[in-house]
Amino acid sequence: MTIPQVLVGAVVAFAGLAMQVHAETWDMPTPYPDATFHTVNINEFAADVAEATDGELEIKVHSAGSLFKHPEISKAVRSGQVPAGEFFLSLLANDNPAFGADSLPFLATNYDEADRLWAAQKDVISGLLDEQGMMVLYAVPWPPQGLYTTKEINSVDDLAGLKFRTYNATLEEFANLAGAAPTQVEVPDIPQAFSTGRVEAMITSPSTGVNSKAWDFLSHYTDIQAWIPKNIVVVNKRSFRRLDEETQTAVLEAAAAAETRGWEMSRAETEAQTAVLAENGITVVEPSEELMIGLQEIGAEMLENWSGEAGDAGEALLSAYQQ
Ligand code: PCA
Repeated sequence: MTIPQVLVGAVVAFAGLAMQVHAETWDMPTPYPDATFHTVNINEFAADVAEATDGELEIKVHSAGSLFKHPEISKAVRSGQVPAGEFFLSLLANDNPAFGADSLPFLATNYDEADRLWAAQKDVISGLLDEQGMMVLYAVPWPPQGLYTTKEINSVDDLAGLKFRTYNATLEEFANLAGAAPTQVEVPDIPQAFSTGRVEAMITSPSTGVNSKAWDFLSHYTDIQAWIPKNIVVVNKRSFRRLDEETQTAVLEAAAAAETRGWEMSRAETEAQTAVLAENGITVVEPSEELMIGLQEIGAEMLENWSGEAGDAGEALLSAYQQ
């Protein structure tokens, strides 16, 4: 080896080392399958960050609960096991009722209301997550939640005794008050839970109905538009602080873009995916007045329970929302 070759080798090796020191990969667990619009949006967010930082920060998305199961994701970010993650915001309602406001039946049922509710929740939630060592990057709503069954549903009485798939404590309370029998099932497990008869009804979005091929095991979709729950994307504060300033800015800008894009995707999904349900043979119906009155009574009772638990902070949140 001649001297210049040795030098070139050394320079190349040094450059490689320097890249290794700076370039970082973040593992990011998410709960929902790849075809879910939330996951599509997160993949775009990751691509935006990689592009804006010239590959200095690569975010590797682990979808469908493959790295951490859904109930573990917030804890994994909180403890710093992973630097970032996505989860269903109202899953944290046990920590503080403020997290669950978007899952209260008939409090916010269209996108303008959902937008106002997020504005009222955001500071409270950012503060609570900050205390847990996390920082909010963005939140995106699911389409309005509708009722999936194997028969026509005309009143709350028709729900009595149904084995009901739920996704959080609030929906469990709702199912119980409706006289149904709740069972918690994560999205990736929905098809199996229905095909094995563990559950026979659910409330979720047209998106999740389509992603789960609801027509394989259900026949009716009643468009009750009961609430608009959100997913939230968070980072571990220490992991974020370790990034250089330019990279931090790139992450925050990509997050802001993902929030805007995600809300638009969600709005577009509502009609498009309801149409896909119908195209695949699901009977899509408007709810009867009797059903809506019954469900709204349950909602009123739940709001009262929630207000009792949420105390002054809940009062403040509700009055900020209602202004
Ligand atoms: N899909 C998720 C959360 C809300 C929704 O529309 C689910 O069914 O678990």
